[in-house]
Amino acid sequence: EPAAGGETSGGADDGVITLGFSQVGAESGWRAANTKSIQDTLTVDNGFELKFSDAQQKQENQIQAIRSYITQGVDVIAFSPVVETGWDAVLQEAKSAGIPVILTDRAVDSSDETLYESFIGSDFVKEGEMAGEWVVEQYDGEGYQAVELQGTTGAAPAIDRKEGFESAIEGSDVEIIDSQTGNFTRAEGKTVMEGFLNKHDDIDLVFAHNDDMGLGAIEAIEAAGMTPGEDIKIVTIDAVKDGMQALVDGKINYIVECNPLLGPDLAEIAQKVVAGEEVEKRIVVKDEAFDQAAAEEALPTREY
Ligand code: GYE
Repeated sequence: EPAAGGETSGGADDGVITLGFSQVGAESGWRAANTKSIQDTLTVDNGFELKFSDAQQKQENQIQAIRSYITQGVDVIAFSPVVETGWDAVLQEAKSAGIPVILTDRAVDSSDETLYESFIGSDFVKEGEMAGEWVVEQYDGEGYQAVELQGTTGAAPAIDRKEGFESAIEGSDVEIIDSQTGNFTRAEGKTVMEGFLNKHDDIDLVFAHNDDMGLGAIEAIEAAGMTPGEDIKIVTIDAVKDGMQALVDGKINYIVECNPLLGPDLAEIAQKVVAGEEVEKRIVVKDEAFDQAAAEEALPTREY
C-alpha cells in the first residue's frame, strides 16, 4: 500500500525506523566504542535501518551527510557534532523537511533549542572538574607545572573539559604552563608532547582531554628517557581499555570516565520521537573516575 503524500519511508508507516547517523570520525578508542554501540543497537532486529557515515573530523562532511539524509527522507537524523558552532542552517533545513534531529555525545551551540529534540551525552565540564579536583587533592602545595593536550579545537568536550579543569585548579599552586590541541588522536598527542618537552624542562603533569592523547604523550615521554606516571604524572579522560591498561601499568595516574555506550539511549529516544512522544531535552550520561586500584578492579569486566 503506497504511503500518503508520496512518502516512501516513515517509521510510523512501515514499522522500520530509518535513522541517518553522522559520526565525527574514527579518531580515538572512545569513538570506536561509540560507533560499535550505535551499530550494534540500531539493527534490523531492533526495528532500525541505520545509515552511517564517518565525517573524518570535518564539519563540512557532516553537513553534507546531514543534507543527504534530508534528501533521502530518513525518519530521524542523529549526529555527534565535531564542533559546537555553525549548525543552525542545516538544522533548519531538517526542521523544514519535518525530520527530527537527535544530538549524541557532543552539543551544538545554538540559541534555538527547537532545532533538535534531545541531547544525549556526558557532562564534559564536570569531567574536567573531576580531573582537576584529583590533581589538586594529590599535588597542591608542590608547585606543579602542567601542560594540557586539548581535544579538537571548537569541540564541546575540548571547550568544556578545559573550563572544568581550570576552575578546579583555581586557587591551588598547580599551573598550566602550556596548552595545545592534539585533536583527540594518539599521533598528535605524541607530536605535541614532543614539542612541549623540547620547550620546557620542568613539566610535572600532563592533563590530556582523552586517553589516546595521553597514550601518545607516554610515547613521547619514554622517548625522551623519562618515566611516565613518575617523572611526569598523567591525568586523562575516557577510560577506554588501552587507557585503563596504562593506568594499571602505572603510566597514567588517574582517569575520569566518559561512557561511549550511547546506542541504547539513542534507540529509545529515536523510537519515542518517531512515535510522536515527548522526550527529555537533555539526557546526562553518568561517569565515574579511576585511580590505579579502581582500574585494576574494573579492567577485567570492562566493555570498552
Ligand atoms: O572523549 C574523545 C573523542 O566527544 C566525548 O571524542 C567525545 C570525545 C572523547 O575523540 O576520545
